[in-house]
Amino acid sequence: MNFALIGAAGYIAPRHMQAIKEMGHALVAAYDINDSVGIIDSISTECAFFTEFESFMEHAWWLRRQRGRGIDYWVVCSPNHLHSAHITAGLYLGCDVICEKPLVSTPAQLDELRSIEQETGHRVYSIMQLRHHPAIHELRDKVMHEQRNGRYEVELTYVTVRGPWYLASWKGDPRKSFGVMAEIGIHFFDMLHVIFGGLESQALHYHDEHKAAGYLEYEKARVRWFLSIDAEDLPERASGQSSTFRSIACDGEEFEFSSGFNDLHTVSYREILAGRGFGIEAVRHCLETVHGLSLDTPALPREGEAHPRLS
Ligand code: AKG
Repeated sequence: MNFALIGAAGYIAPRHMQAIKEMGHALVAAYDINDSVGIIDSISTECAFFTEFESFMEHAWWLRRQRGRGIDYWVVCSPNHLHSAHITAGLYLGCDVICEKPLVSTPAQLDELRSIEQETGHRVYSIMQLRHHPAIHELRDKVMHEQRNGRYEVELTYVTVRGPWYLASWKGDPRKSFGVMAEIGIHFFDMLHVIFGGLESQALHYHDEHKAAGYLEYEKARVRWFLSIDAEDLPERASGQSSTFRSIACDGEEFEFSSGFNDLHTVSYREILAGRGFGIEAVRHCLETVHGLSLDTPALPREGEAHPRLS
């Protein structure tokens, strides 16, 4: 099948290129405003490339008119605030769309995309690779099969270090990335919902450009959470070996998923192409959680609700 990719010079594009290659498909067109895209040769030396969106679209329409050469999948890895515009362009072009997280920033935009899906007959899928992580499957299965009274006590610590480039890029601009909770936290808000059910209450205790923390109460769990991209927040046992520490302690039993995270794009692609991708309704819950938290003003934690890193 033919793939086109928006955001070819970005941080995450190489994982999409690798997934397309490993699945045996062709990258036929790519676009980025930045021209540092030599990485494209790792997948194809014949892929058309554009630095202007209009020229890229013209080429995509032209491909569509060539019998058998149209684009099947439209991949969106652009800055988050452009996702909905780029997804819309792909759907109207007659493609199914694979988009990086967060799919969009508001529930209203999700409704808009659902209407466009209905109108065009094409689908959009979000990359939520943490759902494919074996440690998360293990915890999900444990919670699913265990009979218990009362909620699990959960402590979630999610540190994934990013250097100064992060804040200098669009990711550091909350108007473009929607902040660290949307850009990085979205993964674990999604995971918590998949494992522990519906969200019943939320509190935000801290939020700045590097980190956030709070308390969430799900049907099956009370969750104290802490998120950071600051190296200072790496625990002793992680520093030196790794720039990530992703851990969820459930009633004191720890499930660590610091490693293995970066290899899950190909799994995500395999699932999407097999008809098991995560569409609009699958990501609605986590987008609503992030949207709700982004409207909150941080407040002091109540008794028993603070993550230990906050004290
Ligand atoms: C990103 O940087 O876009 C991610 O989704 C990475 C999240 C992580 O490192 O845990």
